[in-house]
Amino acid sequence: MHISKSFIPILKNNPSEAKIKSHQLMLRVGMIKQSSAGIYSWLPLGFKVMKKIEQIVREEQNKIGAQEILMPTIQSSEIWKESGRYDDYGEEMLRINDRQNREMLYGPTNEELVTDIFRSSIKSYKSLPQLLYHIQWKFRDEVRPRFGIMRCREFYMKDAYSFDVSDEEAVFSYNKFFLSYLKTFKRLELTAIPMAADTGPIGGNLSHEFIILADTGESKIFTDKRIFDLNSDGSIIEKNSLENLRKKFEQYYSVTDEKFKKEEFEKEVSVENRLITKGIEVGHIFYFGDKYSKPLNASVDLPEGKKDFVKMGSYGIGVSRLVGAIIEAKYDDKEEIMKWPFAIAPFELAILPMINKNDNSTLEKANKIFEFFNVNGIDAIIDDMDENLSSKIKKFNLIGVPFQIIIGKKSDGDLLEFKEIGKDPQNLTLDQILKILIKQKEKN
Ligand code: P5A
Repeated sequence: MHISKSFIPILKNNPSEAKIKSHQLMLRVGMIKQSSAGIYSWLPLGFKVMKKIEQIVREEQNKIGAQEILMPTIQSSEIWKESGRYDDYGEEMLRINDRQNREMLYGPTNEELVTDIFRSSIKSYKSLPQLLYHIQWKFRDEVRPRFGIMRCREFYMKDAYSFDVSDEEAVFSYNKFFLSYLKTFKRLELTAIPMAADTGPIGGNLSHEFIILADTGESKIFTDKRIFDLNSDGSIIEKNSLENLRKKFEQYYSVTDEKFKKEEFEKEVSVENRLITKGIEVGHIFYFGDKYSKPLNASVDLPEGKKDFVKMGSYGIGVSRLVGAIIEAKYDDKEEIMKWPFAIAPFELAILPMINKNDNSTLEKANKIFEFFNVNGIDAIIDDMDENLSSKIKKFNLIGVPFQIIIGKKSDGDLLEFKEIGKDPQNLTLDQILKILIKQKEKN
């Protein structure tokens, strides 16, 4: 990709309407464009990052045996009336009438729809567990959409649903998602802490929010600092080890605002381990038994001949919110450098030639280098604009391309000036650079 032909509308300065760094950066480097309040178009740079995040989320869902489906964004009000949530959901639900005056809605979540799909096909305990997920747009008419795509009205969510024969099996499914979430956020190089949480309009009494620390987050959290030292390496998908994994995290007091009780916090956490701070909710998981299966009559035959309602849970990740959350966690606003994890960076390599109007040898060299990386599967971009090198470097620091090759005046011979973002340059050959990049790719 040549930047002169790309659709990357970069602004000179931070837009004044944006209050937090992720919103500022996303507008500044042209990742998104607002189309109306809380509704955004995703431009090439932002879309690419979101799609890469989506793919990591997908891979980790598949690893625990979840099967991908795609449900529509528009749903019929009937199933919501069956569950009793049509009225309860209130003004956050966008209601639409079609030409036959049927009541439709833009889905804010899919518990009802997926239960309807399940009940039409699965009749026996022998087909359980079923773990189904999709990655689809949602709409919630939030009272106060703000911070760009962090709290918006139309957003992209991975939502999964589990169906089991008993409470015990359902908790096993819950724990599979618990593990899968820890692994997903780790691959995105985020420290996301599972915290006991309120269940709100989704329901149930077992729930965890996955929260990353950020001053600009909207969730207030109360936690024992030691939870940050835990990790989930080596956990296998087996009942006991998953239960132990969850217990390992649950041994430390860690709750959101709604669950906070001062006396409990002070009793369970010593003064030096107390942390009261703010965070961004990037995922939320729920166990709610037969809250939907009972009213929607989703039951299966049991081994002993009886029937029972399936036990369900649901599991959400804010895929579009993650783009902003990762910026909040990784953007250095003093140095104006965005450090995307390599696996989700908008490009893997930036080739930055010094352009000389009377001599196009540096551009030719840059094009050859670009071709070399292109055939070797590296996603590179050339800055072929007539600008000085330092502004090109600044621009790519902002965009957050993790590696740069700088082709200046003195650049001849086999050695190239190669730089990892935010670090000092080195002189390396093409093959040495390719090795470094391939190693990065293999890490993921
Ligand atoms: C779980 C999956 C649910 O909706 N039903 C299906 C359950 N949970 S949730 O917590 O309400 O949402 C899941 C995640 O979606 C993100 N999210 C948002 N992102 C951007 N803007 C919003 N307005 C918004 N609302 C929710 C969050 O990451 C949340 O954890």
